[in-house]
Amino acid sequence: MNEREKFLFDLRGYLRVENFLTSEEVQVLNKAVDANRDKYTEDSKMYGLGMDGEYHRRSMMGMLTWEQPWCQPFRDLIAHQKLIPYLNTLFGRGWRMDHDPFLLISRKGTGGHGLHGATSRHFDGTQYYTYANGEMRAGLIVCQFQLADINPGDGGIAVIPGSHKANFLCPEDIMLYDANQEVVYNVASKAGDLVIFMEATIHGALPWNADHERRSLLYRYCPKSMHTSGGIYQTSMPTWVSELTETQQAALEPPYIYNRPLIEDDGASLVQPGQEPEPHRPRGKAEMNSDK
Ligand SMILES: O=C(O)CCC(=O)C(=O)O
Repeated sequence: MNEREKFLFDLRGYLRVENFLTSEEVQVLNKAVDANRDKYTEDSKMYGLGMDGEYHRRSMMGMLTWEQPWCQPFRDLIAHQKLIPYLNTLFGRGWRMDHDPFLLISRKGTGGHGLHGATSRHFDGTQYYTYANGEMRAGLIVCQFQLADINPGDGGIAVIPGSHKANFLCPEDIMLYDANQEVVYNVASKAGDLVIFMEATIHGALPWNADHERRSLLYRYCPKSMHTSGGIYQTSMPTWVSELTETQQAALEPPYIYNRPLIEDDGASLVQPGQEPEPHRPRGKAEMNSDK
């Protein structure tokens, strides 16, 4: 994560990484979705709160266990080599995938998702943002890979930039997208872009207005000690974990702190349990005095 990206993420509570996926990666993911179209489900209600539309949202889950070759491009994203430095920067080494990845599919007229987000009004131990000693630390984050373009005005992912640091209650009419719409930013992006945002940042989705289908693929990650969603990938590894690389397996480790494999920025090497450096090693008197 370079200095510009750190500045923008700290400032705004979200980051768009252009061209994160290659066009080939996008194509393979879309091909897998097309081959499994029958697997989507449609929400039984609107998650609108000001973002209602004509149709309910459609989504797909369970892609990691689709039969080969369709599951593979989704498995390849679990610990994508380009993503690891972002996760190591936002969580420190030792993070995990939380939630089953899911794909949001919207046709024109599909309702959005009401604005929500923890902000900084009180410390929520799962949805937070802190900065200390030159390091950012986030609670639950969402990595939203765009598999189709989001042009200005299309709808889809929207954030209130800077709201992760907000100290006051957001007025209800703003949360309902009835007032001050100018503070809500619809993150226009191209297929292949990645949008990273925190659950601490007020966010949601505007109703989908484009003629083409919305395809946004969401992977959620959290600090190593945490899990939020219940269900799979939480307290034990999935039964098929041996089909994954060592690095991917490390990303699916259940929540715990000590002696876990830690993924290095290059994605290829792991610090094996027992080899991690002691973060708070007590220092001898002579060493402490030499600080003076
Ligand atoms: O992009 C969207 O549709 C909204 C996603 C969302 O609200 C979430 O992941 O918490």
